[in-house]
Amino acid sequence: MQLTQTQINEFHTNGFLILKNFADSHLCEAILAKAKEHLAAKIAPIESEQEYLQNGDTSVTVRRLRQVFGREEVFKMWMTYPKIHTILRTLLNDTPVLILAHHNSIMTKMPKESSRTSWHQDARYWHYENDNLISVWLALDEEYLENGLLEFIPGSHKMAFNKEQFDEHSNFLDEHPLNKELIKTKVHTNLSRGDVVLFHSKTLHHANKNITDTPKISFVYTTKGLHTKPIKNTRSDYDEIILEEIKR
Ligand SMILES: O=C(O)CCC(=O)C(=O)O
Repeated sequence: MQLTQTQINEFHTNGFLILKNFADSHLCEAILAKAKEHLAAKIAPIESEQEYLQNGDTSVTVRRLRQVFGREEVFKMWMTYPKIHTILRTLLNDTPVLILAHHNSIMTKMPKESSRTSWHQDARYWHYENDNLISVWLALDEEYLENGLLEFIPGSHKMAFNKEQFDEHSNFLDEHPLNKELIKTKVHTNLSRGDVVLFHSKTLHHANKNITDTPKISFVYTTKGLHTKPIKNTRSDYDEIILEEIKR
């Protein structure tokens, strides 16, 4: 599938692009069913709400199922979905490569126990020679503000910020005067099963906690251009898969 020039411009201007009704709904249902099994059994590796919040609470609410690529065939099918290859190649202007070090995850927002994710750029914890990385977010069901939909700040991937605009965890501070003005420009689009959001590694985004009674379960993985190399001996220096090389 090819993007239109308008979609390409939209991605480069805003730092994100929404592809409505992109993934096959049967595949989404199959992914969701498997994700629910892994979540119910809390199959490792996971990221828990408690470790994310660093609040000393020893109970475990799954926030993210990590390293999902090798867990189930349907997860692998989505992460190597041929329909997206040309799109990623166009936006990355390079051969798309799946990185298994980061994201590679099922992201959840559990009712009541979920936390807000503060404004941040994904590149904050990643170690590459440049920022030519794009994350692929898949809605497996309805996503809207009340259950923790992602919101984005258009154009933020191209902006220069001061160190003072972030806290010690590289969260973009809500209350900093410069940030407050910028945060007013945030946008969101409700998502349905099969909708995809592609977003640049430096695009500021956040998501509120889920205040509904139903879990929100989404899939997120990250790709990079072949020429974007990880810095040696960092946690980004890990397994990668050139997407065109996948044979099924
Ligand atoms: O759903 C969330 O809380 C945010 C997830 C996120 O920001 C990410 O995976 O990069």
